[in-house]
Amino acid sequence: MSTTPKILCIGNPLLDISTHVEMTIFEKYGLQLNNAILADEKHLPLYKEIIETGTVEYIPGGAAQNSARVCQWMLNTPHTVCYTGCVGKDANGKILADATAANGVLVRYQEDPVEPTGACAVLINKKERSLCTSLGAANKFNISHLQTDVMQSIIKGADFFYMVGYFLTVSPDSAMYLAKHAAEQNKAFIYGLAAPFLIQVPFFFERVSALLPYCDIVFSNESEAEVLGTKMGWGTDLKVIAEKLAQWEKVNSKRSRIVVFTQGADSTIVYDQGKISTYQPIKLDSDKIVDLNAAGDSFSGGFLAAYSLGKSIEKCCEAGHYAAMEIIQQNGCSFPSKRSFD
Ligand code: 26A
Repeated sequence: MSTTPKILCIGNPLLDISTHVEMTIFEKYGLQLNNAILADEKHLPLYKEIIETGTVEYIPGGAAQNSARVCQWMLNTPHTVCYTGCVGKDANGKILADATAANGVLVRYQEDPVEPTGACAVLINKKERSLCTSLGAANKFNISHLQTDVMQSIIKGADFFYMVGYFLTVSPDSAMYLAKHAAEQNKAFIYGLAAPFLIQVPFFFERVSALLPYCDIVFSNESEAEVLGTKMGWGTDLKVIAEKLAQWEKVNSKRSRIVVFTQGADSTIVYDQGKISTYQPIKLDSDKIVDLNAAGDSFSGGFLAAYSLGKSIEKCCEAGHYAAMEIIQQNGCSFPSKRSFD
């Protein structure tokens, strides 16, 4: 086993409560397809309501945790990836820890004695989904965990840091701490834009804006990229947005920013070293698709695995497309028994 993980991922460990529902439930709770939100008061009965249908499945989730698991699955040496975030002292926290450790990830959760482990309602209608998250203990993560001896040694040993925008709702100071460490040590800080609300709500966008100058690689899907483009006044042409974002303010000038926009089954757009390239995902018959929920997280995890091995950007995209192709054929973020990618 690798004793010092090369890659540290940080995020909100969530248990996904996944079920197929009719559109009426979206209307009842004001939820939109292809969106992810934080639950507020009016969403609280939703969890009970879907659990009572008896049709739900419990699957380990949390965007960065999904990517961490996929990244580790793509690599051969266990404990190359470490994941941290905060869970409750409860059965769901144990389910998450066991599932993540079973993939070979080194799990270093903070534990909150009071709040329950976070949950995400994954409501699926004809392969499209809406996510509604009750953060619970995940919201209790704080920077003191990063200051423990165990985490300090992992931070010092890691060369790659991965975070998704969602974590900025929880502990922006932890995010900035890792980002600054990466810049000071010329390590890679890799970031996923995540949901539109982080860009649309000024309170959160302030945090995103503070972090972006530290990001060496930015992942996003097409709709988040468009929301960012509109917000920044860059328009809605994805290639233009990718270029503008790559050239946006940057703290560590030793690394030029790479921007990667996925577009579902359409080609992935990459801006790197002054030019745009596009890479086509692997074609999959639609009847083979089981669940698109963690598609983007899987792409990021696969890309990250190849990037940590020093592969070309083309190869990193190939790895991302391969991982996404495998994982959308499974329920939630779970893995086929065999991996056929080197
Ligand atoms: C703070 N929020 C809203 C969230 C999330 C989240 N992960 C972290 N923070 N809302 C949904 N997810 C996760 O996204 C994955 C799909 O990309 C879900 O748990 C799901 O596994």
